[in-house]
This record gives sequence, structure tokens and C-alpha cells, in this order.
Amino acid sequence: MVNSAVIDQHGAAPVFGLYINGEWRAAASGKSYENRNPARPDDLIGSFASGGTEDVDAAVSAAAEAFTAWSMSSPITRANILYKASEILASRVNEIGRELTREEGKTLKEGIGETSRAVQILRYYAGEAQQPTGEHYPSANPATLLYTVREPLGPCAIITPWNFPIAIPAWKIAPALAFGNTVVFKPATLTPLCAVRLTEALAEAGLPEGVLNLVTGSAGEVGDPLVNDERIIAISFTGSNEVGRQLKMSATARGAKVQLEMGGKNPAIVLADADLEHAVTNVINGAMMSTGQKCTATSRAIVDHRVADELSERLAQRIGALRVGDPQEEATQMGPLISAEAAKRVAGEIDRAKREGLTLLTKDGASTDLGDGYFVRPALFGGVAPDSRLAQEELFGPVLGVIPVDGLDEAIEVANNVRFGLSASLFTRDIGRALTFVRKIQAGVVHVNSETAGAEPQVPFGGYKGSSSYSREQGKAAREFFTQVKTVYLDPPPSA
Ligand code: UN1
Repeated sequence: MVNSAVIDQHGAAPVFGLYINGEWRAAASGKSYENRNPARPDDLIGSFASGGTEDVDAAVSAAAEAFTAWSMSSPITRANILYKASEILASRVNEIGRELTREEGKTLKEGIGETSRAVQILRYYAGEAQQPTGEHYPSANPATLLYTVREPLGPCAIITPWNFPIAIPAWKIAPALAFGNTVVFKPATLTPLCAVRLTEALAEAGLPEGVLNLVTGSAGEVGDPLVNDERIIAISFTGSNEVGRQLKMSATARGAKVQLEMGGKNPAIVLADADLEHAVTNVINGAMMSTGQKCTATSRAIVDHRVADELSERLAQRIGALRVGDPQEEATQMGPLISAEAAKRVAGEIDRAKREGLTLLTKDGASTDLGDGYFVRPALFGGVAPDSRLAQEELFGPVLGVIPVDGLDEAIEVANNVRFGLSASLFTRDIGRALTFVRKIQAGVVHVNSETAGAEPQVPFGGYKGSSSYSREQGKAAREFFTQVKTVYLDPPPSA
């Protein structure tokens, strides 16, 4: 039998399997679920295996079994496999980028861009795997060779969201593997195809069986048993605060190492001396790309009152002109929300803000040509109070509020007055104010004169306060999470 991700066919739609111990297979229950295009829900992308406890058990067993050999393998061997996977993915960037757009709903430019980013991430970790693994120290005994070595942890669970369906899995899985861990990968239920594509590339690159296992399915049927499996030593999770907190409590209670990346309520501060056109472009990109569904999205424009009216006007004009539609069309600038439920929730938040008396600056005339996709028109609210719901809660959609303030000090105070602290931007020409902002802002990723979203693979990524769990992903920080330190005192035997 061919070892292919497509294990069956339901009419015209393929059925994709789980990947366990080097083999694509159906879920033990035999069940699968449908995955549809959020821009055109009648477009069935495929069916995906609905994993369950039995599958999780098989995947964890495979990861546990494969760990000894993989953890002892040369980092150079691992680097070569990651590099090969990057090449395989690179050769399919356009195809997979289009699939990402069809499955997730971000624009083609973003879908292909994100896939290229996954290629870059795999390449980066191929290099990172070849970096030093420890440090050499002086000892009280001059004859002692005293050094540390970072060693892998064991089987890890990688639990990822739908909003970056290939980049986030790549930036968690690649370091886990590079540093000698094995993986059970549980992707978001809504974006299993990207997870299959990444797994295929890594499998084809020559990962030994059991080193990476993919179990698609729901949080309850796959996520819970995975998090609670005693053999899973570490868990890296990106998703909502509610799920993250719960996950951390149950996993740390049994002694697992846990890393969480969660929400944001990211501010872009615009001072009166800023280049307004540049600020407008970056605020809109930060707020509206990926339909506002990034934890790094800009959701508060905190603006000096001297330029607040002008900036609001320009934002309203340009946001109102964004071409919303099917992201598979090149001209589209903003696609749908991920699901019917998400669209309903975000539309409800917009209605609620209007009912509470907030001023909607963009026109919200219903569009005629959006079909039955999960579309919500982008919304800009003006004169928003810093303590309003719109300025405090993460809405995860194309909604932006302008909060007028009096100068930098008040702007920073307002910016910090939320429970999140992922990313933040400042727009100014004044280096002194920029330095003050960098020092006082409570955020893990800080930008001056660029948008709040974005994360390069070679630097640490993560948030302050409720956005994260005080650990960082990517860059050198990934090695810290996915390894533990062994300290070695090596003394010569006493000479005869
Ligand atoms: C980005 O801004 O490009 O889920 C990355 C998220 C973040 C990643 C953002 N963890 O939106």
C-alpha cells in the first residue's frame, strides 16, 4: 500500500489520515470530519481523521519509543533532515500557500508569505541545530573538565492555532526536533491541511518513524488526553488564554514543562510628530491583515489628540476602501473570519460597541457580493474610552479603536492598562520619546515605526503579563525551552 496522507476518497473530496509511527492511517474510531473553505463554505477541502484517545496513545507510544535513538543522533543529521524539509516545502510554496488561503481565509499574499516563512524557519533551525550545545567553565580543581551540555527533554506535545497554520507549527516543531525531542503534533481542528503538508515535508525529508506524529481531531478527544499523558514531558501551546491557563494547570500539576503563547490587545501609539501616512499604513496592516486574527494584531490606536481627528479620518477612509472578498482572488485585501461562529461573535461585538454609544467611523453597509462566506466588514471606532470593552478585550477580528490621549506619558499609561502585553508600536520621529517608550512599555515585542505584528525566526518571541507564560519561543530561546542542562565534572583518574 502507498504510504500517502490521502487514505480514502469521499466522492470528489480526499480523506486525510493521522500520521503515527511513520504511517498514514485512519483514526481508530474510523471517523473523520469535514474541512471547508471559510470564504465559500460549499467548497469542501477534504475530510480529516477524527483522532481519539486510542490514537493519542499510539502516537505517544511511537514518540516515546523513537526518543532514545533520535535524542542520541547527531545534531548534524537532524540539521540535514530539517534543511531537506525546508527545500521540499520551498518547492511547494505556491501550492501550499494557496491551500492555506483556501483553508484559513487569509489573502494569497499572506498565505504564500506564511508558507515561505515556514521554509525560512526550517532553514533557521537546521542552522541552529549546529550551534554549540553547552559551555565550558573553570573549576576549583584545575584538572577538572567542567562543562554543561543541553540535552533533549523527551516526547513533546505541540498544540497549535488556526491563524498561522503552517508558521507556528514550524516554529515549534522544528526546534523540538532540532534539539533531539520527538513530537506529537495536534493542530487546530480548523486547519488540518496545512498540518498535513508540513508533516509530509518533514516525513519525506527522512525523519525516522515515530519522531513526528500528527493527530488531527478535537481539543476534547485529542488535546486533553495528550496533555494528560504522563509520557509527554513538555508542551508548547499557542491559543486562547482560557484554554492555555487550563492546560498549564493540569500539565504542571503532573510535572510537565509548559510554554504558552496567548492573547494580545496590542497598542499602536501615534504621536503628533509622526509621519502620519506611514503610521496609517502600519496601523491598518497591523489591525486588518489576516482579518485582524493575529495575537500580535493592532487593536488600539492610541493617538495624540492633536492629530487624532486627522488620523481617524485617514484610517476610516482607507479601511473603508479595503477590498473584502474571496482571498483566492488576487485583488482581495481582506478575507473572511475563520468560521461562522467567529464571524457571528465579531459582528456581535461591533453591534454591542455601537449600542454602548461608541462612534463607528467606517461605513458598515452590507455588501452584496460576499456570498455565504464568514465575512465581517472591517470596523473603526473613534473616541474610544480606554476602559471600554472594545479597548480591553481581545476581539480577534477586524476591529480597531482610536483612543485619543494627551502626549506620550498618558499614551504609555493607557497602553499598559490591559491584562495583555504581547506587542506594541510607537510612531514618532523623536528618538528620546522612542527610548522612553521602549523602556516603559509592558510588552514582549516592541516596535518603533513599524506595525505590531510580525516575528522573525532568529529572535525570541513572546509576551509580558497575560500574553504568555514567561518563556519565549524562536531564536536562542527555543533551545532553552526544548532542552535541559546537564553539568559535567570530568576528572582524570588518580595517576598510579
Ligand atoms: C506574527 O505576528 O506574524 O498566534 C506572528 C499569533 C502569534 C504569532 C504572530 N502567536 O498570532
